[in-house]
Amino acid sequence: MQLKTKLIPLAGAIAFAFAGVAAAQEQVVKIGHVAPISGAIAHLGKDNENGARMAIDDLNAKGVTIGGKKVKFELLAEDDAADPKQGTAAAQKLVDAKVNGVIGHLNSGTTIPASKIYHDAGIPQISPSATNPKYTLQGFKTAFRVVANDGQLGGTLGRYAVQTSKAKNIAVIDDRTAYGQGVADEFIKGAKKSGTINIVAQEYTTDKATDFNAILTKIKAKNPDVVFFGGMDAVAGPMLRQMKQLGINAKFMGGDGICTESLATLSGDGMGDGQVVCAEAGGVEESQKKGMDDFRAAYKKKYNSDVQIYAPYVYDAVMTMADAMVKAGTAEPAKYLPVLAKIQHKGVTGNIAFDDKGDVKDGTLTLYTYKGGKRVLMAVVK
Ligand code: ABU
Repeated sequence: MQLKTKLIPLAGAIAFAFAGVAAAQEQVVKIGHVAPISGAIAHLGKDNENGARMAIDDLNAKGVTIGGKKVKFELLAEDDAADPKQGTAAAQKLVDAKVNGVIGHLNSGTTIPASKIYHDAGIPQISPSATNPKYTLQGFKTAFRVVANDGQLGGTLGRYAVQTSKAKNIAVIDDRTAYGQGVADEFIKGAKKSGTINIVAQEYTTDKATDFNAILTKIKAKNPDVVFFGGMDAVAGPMLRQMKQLGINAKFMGGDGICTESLATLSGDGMGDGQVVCAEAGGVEESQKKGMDDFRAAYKKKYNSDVQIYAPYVYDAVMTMADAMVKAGTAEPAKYLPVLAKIQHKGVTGNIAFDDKGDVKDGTLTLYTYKGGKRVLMAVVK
């Protein structure tokens, strides 16, 4: 009896010691994620963060070994409120926490200034949604993105407005952010290249504005065929509602920032069937559609909500980074970075490989419209 009572604590101590060794052997890989979780586009930031968390959970459920050691992935999620200053503060916090890599940010206006901080610290960064070309034109070897850029988005939408919608008179509004301004400029270039058009009005707003009566009244007087908006869905929704109130029946076009599941709800009853045409900065052709559909179903099951727009790209960005670490046999940033630059990753959003600048190769776009308050796919284009 005496022997047994002494053995039990001893067995416990041995088990504890083994657990300690196992824990010491299990390496923790920290993945930073930054998006606006507060403010007008918090619903998009949450969508991004959900995509990242889903990837981390899947990696940990599967069990990943890097360089012969079992690893556990940890997500360090930060809120930048879509504000450039908060974006750089979040970036510095992640660098100080010694993350192995960063997925983000969501907005071009935060991604671009933050990219210098990650570059200077040698930390690889993949943005799943920032589309301003400047992000990958700075010569930072740490900067990657898994979506097409505003040159592709604006150019394709400009061509669509002129060649398919047969627009002659076009009004352009942008929110003066790095994204809104950039995509509007590219749209104008694309439209002008595609035919003879008149830019009948060019107006500006902000990413926080809710009242557009003054600019829409000026635009109404010019009777445009198309109104293009460079900005996000939180502004586009009320703008559409006010266009309807003023009796502006023009087609409404925009880039990926407006092309969300929430746009119809945000516009109230302001959106006519087929009136809106927008483009997601990615997409899959028929042969890869099942993977994307399965992802959307799994996302809905996990979070009880539909994908807004970027979650699958965030998921792929995390998986691509993890794939590079596994192939390099290390999560050390300086060592897996060159492997990431040459990666060939088969993701749910398509095959991911980067060009010399860090942009995704063969970027695809998906054109959508809205009918009955639902986003409806029109075409997948290169
Ligand atoms: N690409 C649309 C939203 C994110 C951005 O600011 O680029």
